[in-house]
Amino acid sequence: MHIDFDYFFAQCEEVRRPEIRQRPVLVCVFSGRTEDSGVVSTANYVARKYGVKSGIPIRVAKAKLAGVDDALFLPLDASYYRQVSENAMSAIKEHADVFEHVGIDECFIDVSGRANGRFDAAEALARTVKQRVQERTKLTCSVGVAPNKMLAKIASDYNKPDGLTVVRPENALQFVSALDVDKIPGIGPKTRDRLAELGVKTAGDLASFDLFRLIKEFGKKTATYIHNAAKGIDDEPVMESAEGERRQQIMRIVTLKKDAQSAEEMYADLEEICRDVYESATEKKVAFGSVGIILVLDDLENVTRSRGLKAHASSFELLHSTARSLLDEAMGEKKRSVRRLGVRISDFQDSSGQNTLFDYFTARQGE
Ligand code: DGT
Ligand code: CA
Ligand code: CA
Repeated sequence: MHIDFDYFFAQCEEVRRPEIRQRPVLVCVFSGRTEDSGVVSTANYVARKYGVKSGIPIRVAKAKLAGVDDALFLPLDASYYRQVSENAMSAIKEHADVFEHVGIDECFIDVSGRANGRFDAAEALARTVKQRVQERTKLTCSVGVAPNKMLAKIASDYNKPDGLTVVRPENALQFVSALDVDKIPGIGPKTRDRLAELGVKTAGDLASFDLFRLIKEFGKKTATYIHNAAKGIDDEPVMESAEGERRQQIMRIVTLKKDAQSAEEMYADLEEICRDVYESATEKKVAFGSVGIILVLDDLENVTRSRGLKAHASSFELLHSTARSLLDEAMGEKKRSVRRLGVRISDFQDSSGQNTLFDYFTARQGE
């Protein structure tokens, strides 16, 4: 089963203020540069009717909603969404043989055992899961039930919001064949466009396309994966995520006063951000095993670099020098114009040597 919460951040806002349900609700990442600068993180389905979606600039969303005076633009409240997510996930876990946390609003569960390998039992279980999530958090979610993770993920997206789609093994090939190739997880706009040039539009087209030509085009790994996926084949197991394996990190990201074209221009900001991250790590008494940087470019593309340390560390100097060398490296490669700069540390250990659970960054991209 793949479970994905509907319009998650915006629905969380509706949960705590049910009176806004009928209004267009947009959760925004305000960058603070000007009143309207920043991007829409997500929007409820009322707002989506006007063409609003994740990742578009707030300015553009405001233009789309120009005649609509009850639209609500709310700032993102990550810690509240995380709380809602944890409640919902704990309800889901009770019905799983294996639980794999994927992100703040989605997970996979393996229910083969408790459903005795039967799809009618799995479907009933999916209804129970939806109901429990609703009872515990008031959230609706969309669920896909299928013989493998890839199909389950496609299925959960098939009928949204509040959907339930079951793909039985005997229908898998038929189900997947009709889909456009970009419904296959891992096929983004670039691959989709290249495939279109080769005359491949649907997964059915892709499944019957020559594998060797695909390998020439995309390399062996990608080609094999997409060719199998197009036939509904995927063998990835659902992997239990231990508390400690969750993507924990401390991250700070700031909007630069002025777009930067070189690493040097960002050194002062970088040091300040590192101080901030370091303080947070000290407060939480953790040593970190990995340092990363995030650059959000002026076209909103994200560039990330990270490096694992030889041993867990808790020194500011090591954090700062590693971040700086990553920044030099990232800026040295290509001409880039950077709008936002961030630093993150992860792979934590506390003084007793155990992983601890806290803050992880939720907004994924775009801001
Ligand atoms: P859905 O699942 O289509 O009903 O709608 P969402 O909003 O749940 O979409 P999903 O599952 O892709 O993303 C989960 C959350 O991640 C979403 O509520 C907000 C955040 N998010 C998604 N895309 C973006 C983005 O482009 N930028 C930012 N800042 N946040 C995003
Ligand atoms: Ca979602
Ligand atoms: Ca999601």
